[in-house]
Amino acid sequence: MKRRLFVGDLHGCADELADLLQNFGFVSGSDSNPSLSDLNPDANSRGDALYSVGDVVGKGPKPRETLEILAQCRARVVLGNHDAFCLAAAATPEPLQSDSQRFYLASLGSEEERERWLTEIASWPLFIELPDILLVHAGLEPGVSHPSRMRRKILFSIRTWDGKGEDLKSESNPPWFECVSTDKTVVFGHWAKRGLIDLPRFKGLDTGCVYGKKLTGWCPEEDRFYQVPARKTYAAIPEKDSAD
Ligand SMILES: [Mn+2]
Repeated sequence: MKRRLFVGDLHGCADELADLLQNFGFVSGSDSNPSLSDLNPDANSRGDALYSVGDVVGKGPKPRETLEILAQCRARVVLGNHDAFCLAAAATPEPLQSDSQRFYLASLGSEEERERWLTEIASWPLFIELPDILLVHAGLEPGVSHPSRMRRKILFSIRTWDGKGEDLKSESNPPWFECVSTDKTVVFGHWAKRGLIDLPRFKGLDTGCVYGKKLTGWCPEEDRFYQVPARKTYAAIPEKDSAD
C-alpha cells in the first residue's frame, strides 16, 4: 500500500533524513511516467510519497545533500522561514548582503548549484492542501478561513497568537493551534522548543534534530510517528527561541 511520510524540520540533516527513510522503508516511485508525476505528484501510486514541512536549509551540516534526497524522492515541500531567508538573500545585491545571507547562499554550493537550488526553493508553496491534510511550515492564521488568504509571514513564522498577528512567538499568548478550527489535519514544524505535538487535528513535527535531538516523521495511513536520533548536535538552541 502506498504510504505518505511527512517529515519535520531538516535544517541540512541529510544523514538523519536518510536514516528516517530507511527506518520507514520508503519506496521511491517509478520514473517511467514523469510527466504524469509532474502534473500530479500524488498520482504516482507505485511509490510512497514524501512531504517536508520546510526549513530544509540553514543551521545544519548538509543542505545540498538534503535538497538532493528530497529531489530524488520527488518530495513536496512547503516554504519555511529559513528557506525564505535564502530567497531574500539571493534577491539582495551582493554588496548589501549580511554575513548570514552570504553564509546561507554559500551553503548551497557553486554558483551553478546555487541557481539550481534557489529555483527549486522558489517553487515551494506556502501551504499544500490535500483531501485530508493541510501542510504548512509554522501554522495557520486564526480567524481566516483559508490559507490562500492568510499572511505569508504568519504561515511560516507563527507560534502563538496575540489576536492581531504582530507578536507571533510570545509564550504568554496561546499556541496558534488553540485558536483555529479545522476539518483537516494540520501538519507543521517550526517549534523545536515545544517538541512533538500530537493532537487529533494537529501534528507538530519539529523535534530539534539540528539541535541534537530527533528527526520525526508522521505517516497518516498508519497514524504512526517515526523517529531517528540526531547523529550529533549541529547547532545550539537559540536563547530566545527566535529562529527555528
Ligand atoms: Mn522555522
